Amino acid sequence: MEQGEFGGPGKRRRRCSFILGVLAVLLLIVILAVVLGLTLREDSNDLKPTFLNRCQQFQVKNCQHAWEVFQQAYVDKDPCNVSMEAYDPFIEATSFTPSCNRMMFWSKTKDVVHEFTEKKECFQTLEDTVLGSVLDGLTWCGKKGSSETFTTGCPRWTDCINNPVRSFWNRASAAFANVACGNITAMLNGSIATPFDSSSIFASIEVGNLKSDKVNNLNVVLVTQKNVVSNCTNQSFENLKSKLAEGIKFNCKEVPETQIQECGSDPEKACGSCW
Ligand code: DVN
Repeated sequence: MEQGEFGGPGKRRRRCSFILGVLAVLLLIVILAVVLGLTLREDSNDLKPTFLNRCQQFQVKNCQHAWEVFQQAYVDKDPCNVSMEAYDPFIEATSFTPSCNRMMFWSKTKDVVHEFTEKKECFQTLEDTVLGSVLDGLTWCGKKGSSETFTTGCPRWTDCINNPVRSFWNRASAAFANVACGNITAMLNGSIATPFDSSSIFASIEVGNLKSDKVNNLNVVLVTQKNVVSNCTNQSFENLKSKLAEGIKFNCKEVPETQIQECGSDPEKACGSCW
């Protein structure tokens, strides 16, 4: 074999470097593909463990079944075309016992309400039931042609009305109001000009679903801060009263937020004495 037939040592070194370079680039591409795949997979898979873990805190016979029924509402669907009714089977699968005389509705007061209900076992909000708890604070969607549940890249609340999250809360809120019983409470925000906002879920879904054969009184607790913006004579409450089923009595009381927070933190204070 003549000298140089396969090039001198310099040429061999260059060929080796080239081959090593190609291998390094290929390895980098494989690593990137694996990381991307895992990331996407995580985005589409971290809802289920949270759902199941929360569901198991309640007396639900079969949380896995509840998850499967829940997914059917939005998986393999355009995320702007998921109606409230798509969740009907899930609502059936997660029925709960309403706490008559202890049910609390709210609007624009999420933090103060849940701070209060977490401290005192006096009231039951939708988020304290299995139906509201398993998905509280979460986001999810599907997409046409995929069997995955995604938790990123989903439509935001205002992007389209029939998105999976907004339709769920509308449907769950209707279910909660449908079974409301006895004297119910609604904590509304006295620091805004329209405490009964017609575009809110409380106004557009819940009030209209209250049944006069089950509910006696709707007691509004108007949470006020130093800068009282609205009181119980606010015009929007006329709209609320007009939406209430005949026979349900409307009451309203202005209560300082500090009073609610102090009472909530005082274990000696009985439930009914906070306002
Ligand atoms: O009675 C309660 C409870 O039963 C619930 O199911 O519905 C009632 C509260 O809904 P609401 O009357 O519409 O009251 P809010 O405060 O206007 O909205 C409630 C929640 O809907 C918000 O806290 C948002 O949820 P989040 O992001 O805090 O977990 C969500 N929401 C409403 N409008 C929104 C929005 N999220 C994003 N953009 C918006 N424009």
